[in-house]
Amino acid sequence: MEYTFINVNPAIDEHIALIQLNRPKELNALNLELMGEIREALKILDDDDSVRAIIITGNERAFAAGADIKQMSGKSAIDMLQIDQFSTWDQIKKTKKPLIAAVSGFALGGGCELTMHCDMIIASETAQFGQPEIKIGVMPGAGGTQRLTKAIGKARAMEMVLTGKFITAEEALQAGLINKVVPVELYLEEAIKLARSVAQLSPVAVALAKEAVLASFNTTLDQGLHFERKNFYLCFASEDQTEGMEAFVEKRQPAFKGK
Ligand code: DAK
Repeated sequence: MEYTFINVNPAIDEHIALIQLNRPKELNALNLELMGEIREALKILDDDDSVRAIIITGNERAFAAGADIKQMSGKSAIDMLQIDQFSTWDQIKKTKKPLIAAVSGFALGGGCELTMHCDMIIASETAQFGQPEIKIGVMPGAGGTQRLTKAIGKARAMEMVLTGKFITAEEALQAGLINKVVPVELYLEEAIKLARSVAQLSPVAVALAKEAVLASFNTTLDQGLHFERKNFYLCFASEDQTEGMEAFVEKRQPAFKGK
């Protein structure tokens, strides 16, 4: 598959794929083409059995400065409805493999929303997160009012959404939005390390566990616990469960096959 606005490496490390947004002059602003390419790449990598974790990154200056304002400017409500640009991102929600965002510089608007679509976020000390749509007369439209509020709570989300103020990587860490902050030269390496620690585990159990955690956003506690228990039992249908438990008993490292 040839891409124009992203670079894809299906094996940046063993079982780990990397998608790098690649519109550096525009701070990786998410035009329709780039968003379509992310969707395509994710679908291909999610279907590839050799891939066990996927990292999405940008460059040192910007993860992504949001949807492409120049492309949106002048559009009518009906144009926006018909283009329905972020609906293509439903693919991201469907991704079964763990997604890790490796963020440096700006993660704004749709860029911040993209990081929140990921399962874990590693940031460089220079990262800044924000939902500044309010400053251009609109509001977040790809999950910002919902995922941000669930991640950092109403007061902080309101402040970011209503003022457009950015928060630093350290503030994002304190607020519970991200997993770790590291010096700028290490953010990708740190994301790969995190991906490695997931990729060596049973892909079956990882996918079922991810699904159960995400279910907590849409269910009552009782429904969520019920869902969790079913997925737990389902793990026992896998060869990886047998291997994992036998390896423990035999005091050796397990060799998980994803079956
Ligand atoms: N779109 C297009 N171009 C952008 C851009 C963006 N979001 N952000 C930056 N650029 C371009 C700049 O125009 C500039 O291009 P040239 O003028 O050189 O041609 C280049 O990138 C470098 O930017 P600056 O010169 O501005 O760099 P600075 O370091 O001075 O400032 C900045 C960096 C990130 C603070 C600033 O560029 C900025 O404020 N950017 C806009 C950030 C923003 O407002 N992001 C939110 C965009 S709205 C939807 C759902 C959701 C959405 C849309 C639809 N539906 C459900 C349909 C999402 C909307 C958004 O994300």
